[in-house]
Amino acid sequence: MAVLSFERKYRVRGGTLIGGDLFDFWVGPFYVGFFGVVGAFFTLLGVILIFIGAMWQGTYNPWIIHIQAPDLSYGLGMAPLREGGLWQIITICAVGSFTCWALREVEICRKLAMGYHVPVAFGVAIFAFVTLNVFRPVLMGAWGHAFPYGIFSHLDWVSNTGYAYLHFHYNPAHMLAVTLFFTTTLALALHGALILSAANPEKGEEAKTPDHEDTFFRDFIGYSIGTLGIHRLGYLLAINAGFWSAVCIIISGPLWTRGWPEWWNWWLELPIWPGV
Ligand code: UQ2
Repeated sequence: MAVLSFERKYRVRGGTLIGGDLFDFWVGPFYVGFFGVVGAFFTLLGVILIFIGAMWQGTYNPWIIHIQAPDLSYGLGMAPLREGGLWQIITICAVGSFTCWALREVEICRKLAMGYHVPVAFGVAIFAFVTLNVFRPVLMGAWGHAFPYGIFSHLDWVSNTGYAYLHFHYNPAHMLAVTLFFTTTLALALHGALILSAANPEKGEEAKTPDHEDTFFRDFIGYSIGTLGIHRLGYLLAINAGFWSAVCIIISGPLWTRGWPEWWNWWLELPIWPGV
């Protein structure tokens, strides 16, 4: 179907979650919707507040802009604007804006009668963010446990948090998450390479079929996961990378307060070793 006749068929009313027909329109190529309007508000306010924080800090250098979270002494209360209060409002804007973006995806899915795979995947990324900057600080009793909004300053936070548990790479959920991130890149590299090798022929050559793709991997390793299967695998690997990242940080502090290397002592404490 040509793009124009496709749009005539699918650019129709309906599928909204909230607001009925009120915001059910497009601006140029972009669908708006209730969540487009509210999301734009959160984004605009959040960005303006970051600029105000930069102004107070005295720099507009994007590398060193730093919006600090409140001091631990403020606990879970509100802090003065210049002492973390700005960070608190920006966090509300961020979560509001991310959530609106996901729900706008949902409305577009509903219009097109598609599955919700894209908003679900984005939802896992939002879940990881909220785990870091809302769930974990709440469980630990202070907003000061959240990371600051700044390019270098959030890197410092990651390093400091890692060293607070001596060696974060010994965190078993961190190990799982890292393995899932690497496996995701392996799967996408295999898939991208396979598609390009078949569907992007030399001049004068014909594009090859999915049978060629299957046969390559059957010849190579005796197994092809299939054209739909590779996308299911990629999706599962990617959302699990995000999910286990959230797990690895939520257990650091709320569940385990000592160094992560020490966690592995359970192995030495198994009752299977010959007594001394
Ligand atoms: C495949 C297939 C594709 C693919 C890829 C494979 C025709 C176009 C990449 C091969 C993938 C396999 C065997 C799974 C590898 C497992 C891990 C954990 C990386 O068979 O079907 O479709 O793109």
